[in-house]
Amino acid sequence: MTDTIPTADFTVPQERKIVTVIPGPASDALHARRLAVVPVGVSSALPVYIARANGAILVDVDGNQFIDLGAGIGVTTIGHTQSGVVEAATEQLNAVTHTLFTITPYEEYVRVAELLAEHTPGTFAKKTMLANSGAEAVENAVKIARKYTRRVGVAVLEHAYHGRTNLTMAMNFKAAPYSTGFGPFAGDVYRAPNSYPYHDGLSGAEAAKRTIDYLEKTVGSYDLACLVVEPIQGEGGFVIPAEGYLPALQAWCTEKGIVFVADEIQSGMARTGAYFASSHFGLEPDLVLSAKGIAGGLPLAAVTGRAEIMDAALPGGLGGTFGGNPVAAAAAIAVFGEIEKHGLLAEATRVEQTLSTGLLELQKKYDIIGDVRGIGAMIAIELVQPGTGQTTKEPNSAAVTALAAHAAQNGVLVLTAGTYGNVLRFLPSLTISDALLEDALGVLDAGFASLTA
Ligand code: PLZ
Repeated sequence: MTDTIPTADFTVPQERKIVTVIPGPASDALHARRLAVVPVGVSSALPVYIARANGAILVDVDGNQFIDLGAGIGVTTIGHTQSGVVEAATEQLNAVTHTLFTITPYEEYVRVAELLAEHTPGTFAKKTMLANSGAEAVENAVKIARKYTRRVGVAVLEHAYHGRTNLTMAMNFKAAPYSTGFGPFAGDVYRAPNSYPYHDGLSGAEAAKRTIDYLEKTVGSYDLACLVVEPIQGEGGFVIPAEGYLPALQAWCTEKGIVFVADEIQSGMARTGAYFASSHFGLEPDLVLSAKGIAGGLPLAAVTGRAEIMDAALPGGLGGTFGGNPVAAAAAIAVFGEIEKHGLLAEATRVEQTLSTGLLELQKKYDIIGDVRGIGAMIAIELVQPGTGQTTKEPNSAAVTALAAHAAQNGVLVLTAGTYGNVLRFLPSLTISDALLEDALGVLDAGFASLTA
């Protein structure tokens, strides 16, 4: 039996409340200061400045309260300022804040590696290295795969997103704004067609054949060190591949000696109702990448994989000053504990039911909702041009922009996604109540109504 998280545990009332125009005057004043000292390249989707956050609620400096359906892009998966995480991190801060694991190690790093070995798919021997960010995990996975295979080629898929460092910019599908003007880019990255059932109508087997043929022709499997896939594409718009697609890719990788890497930076750490989304597709990746939700809001990332692959790098070949910082590692241990203690995998499924039921209802009313898709607390809607819903499927990014603005004005924070900016994605915390989800769905309903009026 698991206990549930009583609402009384929340330190901020779990409700939306708008008391000023959005953004309010205090946010506007901070924004003016920011524009003078922070470059425009670092932009903010919604420039309301946050003073407090708890559970599923963000409180801004003007006292407005927003229902957070983004969780900092899937980071505060178990809720903002979750008490277990805050306590563990605080205690660790006082015990040891930093030593650098590659100088003098500490237990917390080892414990995170043990937990990841236990919870990532596959029962084989696994090892983990820790880093600071998702992009750094991707970079390290590629380093390790190259050292292990003694090959250089890196295969990625259309609509992929892997980060903002030099190598990962080359691995992203979308240029603007991620890589525009930032070249030269890393070489030996090969982008293959993916499976996007809503658009390509292909079966998993057909899409896999297309991907594999493409890579065999344009690179050749013997030159590929790794294939990096997001089991559910995140920034690409929560694209869920057709059944059998990913297992076919993994089988091809295994046959050809290509390291199969699952970038679970957005889809992992309980978000989809499994610790890792790979499990939904029957995958046992050679390497699994974690970040975002792993440490409840503190910066931590991980590469976990088959021991023999992970051990390919020479001693000293992997590291970094802050990688696996003790405070972030202690927070991650707490995240694993809280997921178990509160049965949060099941909560992800509850969130899926409430959200997808509500969104499918909206789809019946508004034909610009072309597709509703997702698993667990990772659900998206793809918006298309009016009247073309089931036929041309032309992207409607204007509607996404208008809806996100309407939601924000009414105290609901939603995120956008998709190569064409025409996807609204929902990544709420697993502890968000059905009442808050339904309240937020009501706000969206009104937004759609005003848009299509
Ligand atoms: N791989 C699948 O989703 C990060 C980007 C936010 P970092 N996605 C959010 C932004 O605009 O910078 C992401 C991801 C997947 C890798 C990354 C990169 O993770 O922690 O942002 O480096």
